[in-house]
Amino acid sequence: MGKWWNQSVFYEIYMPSFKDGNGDGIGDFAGVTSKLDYLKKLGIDGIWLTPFYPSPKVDNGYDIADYYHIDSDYGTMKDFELFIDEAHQRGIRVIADLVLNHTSSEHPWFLESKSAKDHPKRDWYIWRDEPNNWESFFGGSAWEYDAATNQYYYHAFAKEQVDLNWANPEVKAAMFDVMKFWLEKGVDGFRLDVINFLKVNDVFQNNPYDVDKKEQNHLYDKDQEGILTIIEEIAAFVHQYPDKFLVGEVGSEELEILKRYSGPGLLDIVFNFNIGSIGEFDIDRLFRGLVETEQAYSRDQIPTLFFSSHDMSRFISRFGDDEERAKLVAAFMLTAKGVPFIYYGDEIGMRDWVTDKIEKMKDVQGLMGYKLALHSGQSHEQALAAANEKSRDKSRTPMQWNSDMNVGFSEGNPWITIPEGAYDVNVADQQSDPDSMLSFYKSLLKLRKEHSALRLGEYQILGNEAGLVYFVRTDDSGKIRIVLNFTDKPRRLEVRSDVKLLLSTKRTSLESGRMLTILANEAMILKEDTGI
Ligand code: TEU
Ligand code: CA
Repeated sequence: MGKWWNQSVFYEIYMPSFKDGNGDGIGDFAGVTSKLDYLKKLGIDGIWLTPFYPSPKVDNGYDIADYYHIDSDYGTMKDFELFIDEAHQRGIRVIADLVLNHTSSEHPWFLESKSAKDHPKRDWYIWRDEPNNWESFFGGSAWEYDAATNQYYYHAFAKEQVDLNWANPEVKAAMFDVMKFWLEKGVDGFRLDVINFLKVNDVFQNNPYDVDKKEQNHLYDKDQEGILTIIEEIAAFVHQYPDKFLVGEVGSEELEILKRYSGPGLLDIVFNFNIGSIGEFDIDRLFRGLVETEQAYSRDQIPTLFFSSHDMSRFISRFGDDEERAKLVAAFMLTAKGVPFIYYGDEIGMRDWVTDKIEKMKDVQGLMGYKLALHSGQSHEQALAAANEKSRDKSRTPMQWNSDMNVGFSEGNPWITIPEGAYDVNVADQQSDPDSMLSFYKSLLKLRKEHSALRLGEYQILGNEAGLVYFVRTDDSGKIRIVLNFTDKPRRLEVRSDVKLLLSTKRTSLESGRMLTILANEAMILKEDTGI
């Protein structure tokens, strides 16, 4: 297995929020480049950058208006090239987020398409005389009326994010050109946004209503027959370039759907929302997710491991705001089989932000939630609560570098609020504290580098007994046993006598003998040297 990506740990950077290099309050390439040494020392292998292309930023760049340039908020093409170069010099790979499903409503393609019914680009988007019942994932109808041409266009997300018609071969060709351009610029691959949305039902069948969930069941606007053929073509195109990598966002928590999309000839991996988007902390569900994925996947399918992203609440906040537990989850994520994705700031234990004023809210999904709640007759307070529930601003606040002005993120006025309490959780403080979250992540990442078994080893999922999770990774270099005590009680554990302690969240050495005590909320990584 000579692939680089299945041995890598990725780090997701939300472009506007990582580091502002020029004092305008918005993160940028100069900022990210200045923090490459930090990332190198942290020990990650690859960076996923959220979209950096010119965009009106209705959805912070997931509404691309030009696929061939750099948004001026983020810098210039020179800044981008320098960043790629500096990352590569440090042995860090870079993948670019690419939105193939939709463009900004300000993209020239759409402006042409909407200009006239008989325009040659009319069919690049999805136009209909009448809407069906499909709802946008941000709320409200997925169809927007265009008075000039008296038709409706389809948008799975905001009305400013217009779905392309991938059934049109010209669209496909245009997007292959885009991919070629960035691959030749030196990106190491792509994170493909909502890649299972590229095909919608041919006859625009109405979606059924899910009575239990009290919302529409999106049966006909994603995961449609024929989608895999498109994905095969994309994969074949990208894989012509040696060593390029594709991770797909398949927006589903259903393993049966997720597993269709990755493997030979398809995407290299997809995000395992079946594990990653567990809402509240539930170790049984988490463990079950791991076991089920292992069973469902074929040998050459590899899962991803993540618990936070720019679309989700940070896991430390979701899982009860407990640092010991967050360390256990980190140990789980970085030692189980799969490709881990760390979300910026999780390595220091950054918390979610909830706003007390709607004026401070930035996220289109949150703002839409507010609008719809008011329309349905809710009070301002209720609507604000609904908006906070939907809003993804939670996890998009500036990276907390130190306790100086604006947490060291910017010398200007940050584009989004810095939460109360942010100053107390920062990189500078944690760098000098061996027991900090940051130090623990560094130790875990170092361990992964030192022990191939943790990256590529065979996997034996031993069990989950009332909150004590354990599994083993084995290769010719040895056997590594991971034991995670997710309970508040110490537990007894039998081990081999030659066992060595590689890492623990609570101690630096082991007691002698074959019976060990694992402390409450302790993570232990043990090595057995002989006799495999
Ligand atoms: O996300 C797609 C997606 O499934 C999410 O929008 C999800 O439905 C929602 O966030 C749940 O809270 C991708 C991007 O990751 C997201 O940031 C974009 O807004 C979206 O696509 C549209 O491009
Ligand atoms: Ca800036």
